[in-house]
Amino acid sequence: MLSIPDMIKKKRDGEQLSDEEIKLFIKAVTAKTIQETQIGAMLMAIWQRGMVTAEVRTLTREMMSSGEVMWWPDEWEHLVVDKHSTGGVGDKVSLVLAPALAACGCKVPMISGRSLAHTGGTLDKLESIPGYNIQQSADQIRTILASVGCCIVGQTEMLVPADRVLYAMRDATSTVDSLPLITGSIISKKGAESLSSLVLDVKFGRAALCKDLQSAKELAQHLVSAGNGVGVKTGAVLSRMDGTIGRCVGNSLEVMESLETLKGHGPDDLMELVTTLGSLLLKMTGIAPSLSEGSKQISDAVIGGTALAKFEAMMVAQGVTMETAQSLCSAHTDYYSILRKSEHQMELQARAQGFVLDINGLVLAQVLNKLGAGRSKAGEPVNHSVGAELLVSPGQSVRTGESWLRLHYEDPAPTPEQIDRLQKALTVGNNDKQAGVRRKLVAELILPD
Ligand code: IUR
Repeated sequence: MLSIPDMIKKKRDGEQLSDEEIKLFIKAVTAKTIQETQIGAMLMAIWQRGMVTAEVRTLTREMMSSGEVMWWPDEWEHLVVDKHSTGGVGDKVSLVLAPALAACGCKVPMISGRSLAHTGGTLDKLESIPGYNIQQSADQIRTILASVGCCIVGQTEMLVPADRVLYAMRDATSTVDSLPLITGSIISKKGAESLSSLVLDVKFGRAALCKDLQSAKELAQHLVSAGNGVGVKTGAVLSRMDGTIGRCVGNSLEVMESLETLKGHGPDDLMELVTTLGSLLLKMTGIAPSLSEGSKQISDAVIGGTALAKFEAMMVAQGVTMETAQSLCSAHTDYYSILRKSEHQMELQARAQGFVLDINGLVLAQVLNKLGAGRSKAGEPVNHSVGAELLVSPGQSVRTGESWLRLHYEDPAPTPEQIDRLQKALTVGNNDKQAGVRRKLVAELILPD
């Protein structure tokens, strides 16, 4: 067996590590018997030299078994599913998809994250609901899944401890953007959830981690292969992320838009993503015989209100009072009687007239992040009330002076430079043909191996 320095040298020189060597490395990382400098050097060697499919599969499997692996009752064998997104702007898909899948008979132990860089985090969104507790033990998760069918929770301490160590070091050593390391990190956590099926929403575009379709496809193929390699049936959807998903960005505003969607009034792009991702999972579990039938089942659950009932039950199971949950889910609720409204709102007016050709989601997200909707480093609090509502959509016509964005802010207030950046995020033009063509949201599906 090689020593740790020999293993670092082997990877540094571009050779393939054996299963035993990867196992030894992950064991040493978990037991903290390896120096931080050695972890950093190995991460950089992996970043530079990459890993072949077999190495990535072993890395993922060893990371997955570095801690607790969840278990489920036998009768759920084919039903336990989850979704993972590589991060978007206004991406509230989980809030609609988890209860819709539960309404279709799935068990959904959704383990989500917090906002990262300019992208939002599902846990931050849910925490804008008073009383919602994202921390649930494995036993509590099993109880909620037995009674409700879905939960949306944070990662427990015991799940994939190797990833906690590696992720922190990746940040410190500029090795976050390595395909094998991203794959090991994401899929090990999904494998430790003991899922039967997983669907990945791999986004591409200016507001996504992957800037173009080709790099998103490469990441998706790595993720799908590693997922199937740890025994989770894994598929992926490649979806465009240039603007925003839906019309609201910001934590409480996105909860409101999700509830409106669960009441049957959702925007088309959000519904398209929810039904596409959901149909793939329903087909993988065998609950639906085809993608089109799966899509119909998900859409019926959302439009017919059974998904809304699941969301209400999930909120109560995770600590929200019955009164609050019922009020949020009632037909004509005043959301601001429960979710905090920002102290100030401001509308921005279009500077030209014509058709809305483009809204730059990255700029919107970056400015909102600075205003407190997101965080610049882990552990910082977020302001749940900060956000923005788009008052126009691409393809629509606008007049000069017409409001196109409502900004919700507190302290800090937006600076003139930030307002100018936001104004430049809107592109208006006279080409109605260009405006009428909505670029396809879902570019491709990758089915399990
Ligand atoms: N999310 C994860 O869980 N791991 C990663 O490496 C990235 C996002 I990038």
